[in-house]
Amino acid sequence: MYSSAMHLRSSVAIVLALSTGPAAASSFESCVAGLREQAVNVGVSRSLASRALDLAQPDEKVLRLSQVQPETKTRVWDYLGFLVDEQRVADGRAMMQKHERVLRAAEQRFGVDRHVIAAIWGVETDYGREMGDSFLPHALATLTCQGGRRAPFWRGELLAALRLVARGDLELEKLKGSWAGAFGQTQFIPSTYQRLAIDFDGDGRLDLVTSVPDALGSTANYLRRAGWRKGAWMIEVKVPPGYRGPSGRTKRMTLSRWAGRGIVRADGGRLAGAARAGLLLPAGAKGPGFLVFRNFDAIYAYNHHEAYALAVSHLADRLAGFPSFRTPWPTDDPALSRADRLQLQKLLIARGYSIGEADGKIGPATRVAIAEAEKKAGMPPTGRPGRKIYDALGGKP
Ligand SMILES: [Ca+2]
Repeated sequence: MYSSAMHLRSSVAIVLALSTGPAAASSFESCVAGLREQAVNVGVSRSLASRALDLAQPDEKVLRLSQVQPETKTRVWDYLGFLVDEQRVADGRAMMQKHERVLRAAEQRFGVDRHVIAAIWGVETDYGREMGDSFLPHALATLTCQGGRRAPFWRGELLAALRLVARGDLELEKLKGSWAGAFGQTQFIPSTYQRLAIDFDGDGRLDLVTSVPDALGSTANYLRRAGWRKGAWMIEVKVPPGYRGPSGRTKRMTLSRWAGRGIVRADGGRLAGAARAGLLLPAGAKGPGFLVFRNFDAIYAYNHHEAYALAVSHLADRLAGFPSFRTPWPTDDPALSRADRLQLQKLLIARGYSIGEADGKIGPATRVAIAEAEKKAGMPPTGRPGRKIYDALGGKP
């Protein structure tokens, strides 16, 4: 699944020189005209196809975002620090209260823990606040007509999106999401929507954009279909100093066997039993360790990154009232929360760096400014929004 959360992993865009000559334009237009015909062939009305695909030029923002290369890998603690901060925990608890009846009904019907359903919602769109603003038909037409190996995939997503509108589930204007076609409260791509969305509020329409019950019910359905069964998803553990034994999500052993290797629960409790789990050491043996169960894989199926599944799993635990990780990340420069990132940007602006408006989102301009501020403070220039530069600029704890 393509989620907004995934894009955090990339930092700096490589800006492409787009070919915008007359030849490129006419071939783009004929490609889009071809897509309109294909939409009509799968049952979309001609007027809907024309309204949806009325673009004469590629969506440049989508082209740019689709070419982003990860410059440096985001550190796992930065990724988690952003996605599981106190604000998202507090907001999640409030949203769980507000939608308690629906969450309990979804848990009852699909056997998926309601805290996990809420955590996916929180990580994907900040509980519906950040669903993305790319108009899907334009984004998907741009990606299709750009050509390349994935063009058939994008075309399939485009046609699936238009069919949702043709069926009366959504108005065309609601097809807004990420550049890669994920949209709605929990960021399904159109083909997943077609396959797994359910009408959980019973109004006869599949609306994962405005109906929170439809979105949460569909997410529970997704996890169930991805293999979720009632039970644990992740437990924090401690590995013995200098541990060099097996690790990896797919190298599963029973809890008893892990206990035999000297691994204990993070609170010191004993591990026992025949349940099977893999050991994740995302920052090596000196950082926190996690035993992850089959249910963790169901979360991983939603967005194929272990850090993503870790963030959702941990947010779910926090929403259920469990504390933060007991073992700290092995760094002397911890991550900033979203509130502190915003504060860091304000501090940079106050010192004359031009980074636009402070919005808490660390883009290329903010990274450049951080690197310069680090240099001035006699620190190695990393461009990373960490605690050290925050403190150096006089940020409040
Ligand atoms: Ca509905």
